[in-house]
Amino acid sequence: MKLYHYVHCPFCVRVRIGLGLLRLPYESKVVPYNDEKTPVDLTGVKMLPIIVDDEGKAQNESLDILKRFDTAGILSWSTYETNKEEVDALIAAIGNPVHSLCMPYWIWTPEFNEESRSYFQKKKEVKRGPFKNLIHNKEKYIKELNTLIEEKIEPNLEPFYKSSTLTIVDVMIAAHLWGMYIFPEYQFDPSIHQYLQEIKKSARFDYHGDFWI
Ligand SMILES: N[C@@H](CCC(=O)N[C@@H](CS)C(=O)NCC(=O)O)C(=O)O
Repeated sequence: MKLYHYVHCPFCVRVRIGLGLLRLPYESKVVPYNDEKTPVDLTGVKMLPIIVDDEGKAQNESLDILKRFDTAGILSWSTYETNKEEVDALIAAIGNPVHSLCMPYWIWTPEFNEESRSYFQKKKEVKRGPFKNLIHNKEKYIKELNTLIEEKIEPNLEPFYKSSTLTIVDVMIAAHLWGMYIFPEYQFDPSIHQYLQEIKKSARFDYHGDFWI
């Protein structure tokens, strides 16, 4: 199997963590952000992650990919199904501050070169405004994120989200929070750091492993 992904993308990280938990090996294909042809040729839209199975069939949508390969129900989907509305709202809410804080830094990792950096920045600034303003407003976004962690995540950890065992919801939360490890001087509350590290260990996840092969 081949996984086409962007290293920084939380939906791609979701699939990488999920496949790690399922112990399903794959060939990692990091796609340059300005490469429109590769994803469009595979699925008709410029959106990653995309998995291409051994028969050559391409599929996108992170949750559909994981559901398809989790034939044994290892990711305990019932926790997600029971809390779907609240979890979807939480993930969308986390996405706002995390993307605003991390996008200006993601573009300086080895995933990007001059062309893909400029493509990404131009595209994202249409929605979020100039990257330098995002950083000028960092305290506001950090407060927004920390409030979500304190009010919506921490009280629900049992020690996993509304569950005594790791589920797909933890994969979704971890994938969305992971980008913050790149934000200068940001520190997760120790209990959240421990939660994320537990997920990382279980999934044998290596966020930036692709950079150093
Ligand atoms: N619902 C999709 C969302 C995937 C998604 O939004 N991917 C973004 C990267 S984070 C993308 O490919 N964007 C392409 C672009 O904006 O050019 C999933 O869960 O896989």
